[in-house]
Amino acid sequence: MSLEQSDPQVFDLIRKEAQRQESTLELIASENHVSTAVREAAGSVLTNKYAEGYPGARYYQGCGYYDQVEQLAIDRAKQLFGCKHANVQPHSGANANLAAMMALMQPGDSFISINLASGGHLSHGMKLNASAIFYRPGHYELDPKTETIDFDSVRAKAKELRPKVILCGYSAYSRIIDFARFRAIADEVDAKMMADVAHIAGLIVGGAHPSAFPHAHVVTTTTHKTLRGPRGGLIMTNDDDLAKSINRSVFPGSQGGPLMHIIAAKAVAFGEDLRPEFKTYAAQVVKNAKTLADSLTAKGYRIVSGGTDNHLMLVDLRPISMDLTGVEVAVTLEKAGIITNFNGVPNDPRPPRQTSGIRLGTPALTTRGLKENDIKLVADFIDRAIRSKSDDATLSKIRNEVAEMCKKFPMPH
Ligand code: DSN
Repeated sequence: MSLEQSDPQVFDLIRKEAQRQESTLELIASENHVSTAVREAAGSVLTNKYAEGYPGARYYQGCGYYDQVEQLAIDRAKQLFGCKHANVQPHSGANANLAAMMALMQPGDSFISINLASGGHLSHGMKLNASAIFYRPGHYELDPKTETIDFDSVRAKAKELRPKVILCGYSAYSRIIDFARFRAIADEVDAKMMADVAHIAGLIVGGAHPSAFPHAHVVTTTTHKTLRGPRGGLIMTNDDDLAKSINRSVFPGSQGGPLMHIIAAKAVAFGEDLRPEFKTYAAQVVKNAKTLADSLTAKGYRIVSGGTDNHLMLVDLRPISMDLTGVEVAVTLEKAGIITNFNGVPNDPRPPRQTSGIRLGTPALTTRGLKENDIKLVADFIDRAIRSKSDDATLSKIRNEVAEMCKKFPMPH
């Protein structure tokens, strides 16, 4: 029986959500629109099976096709990133990071990263996260003038704490990450280097950002952001011993049965990422982000660090009005059909539920086919909406214009 017949309530909610996605502009930097092929694999009969273990060594019978699917995902991930080992089983980026840390550290060991408020991620040592409960995080800083990684601070923290792991890779950082410099510091203090490239993975494999390999000992990523796959995680390494520890840390260390339908969808997405057109996509994501940053700067907004080299930017709203909070701007933009998230800016005086900024990214818009001239119109919509935040009639007018624009850029099929 179809979903529509068997559960009209859920069917209707999914239908409405599809309409919402189709008629709005998605600027959340960590989101994307997957292909029909990826969705088909994610919604397939592969959800029915337990396949605990790894290809060729399962704890359940009937896994023949699952072995082949998982091996395809592994081989494609290795080819994409140019590395020796890949574990495609992590259910999410946070799970991938936890398993990587379990492989690299013993409980109580220390690591250094950037904190959440400066663009890091909760799984990089936020006090309520397992990464801070079981390990001891220390934090390096951004340079307050350039708002880019302060490598003096990385080195100083590394020498002070002698951590087991130096972690780089961020959720709200718009500049190129110099992986070689992180590795040099890791070598100085005999630490391992871990790169969480969740945000920029698609740019790396598309040739629009330098690779974390060969510098990083371990690379983690999600598969649903710029890689444009299903929601999930991935861990990679070139080190044979670490690969064994990583496999143990994922299963049985921190997960049970893998989500084989999602692993199939990862294989499909990695296949898509290997095609030459994905390079064009990655380059266009960056061009679009630069255009958006330049357009907003010309309208009086401040882009943290002065611009972007990747797919995202943090917009400091204070030059427009000191009273403007990130949360009210995000809510205002949603009324106009523009979907973003509020985000702290470096040294934000406001709490994380208010903030002085929003984070914008271009991966999803680029998937829909928007190019630089379209992005300039998006910047106009954003600016007009923010300046009309108390004027519901104008916001509704912009909402209609956004919906009209969206019709020109249908979802991928
Ligand atoms: N929550 C994700 C983001 O929005 O950046 C990171 O995992």
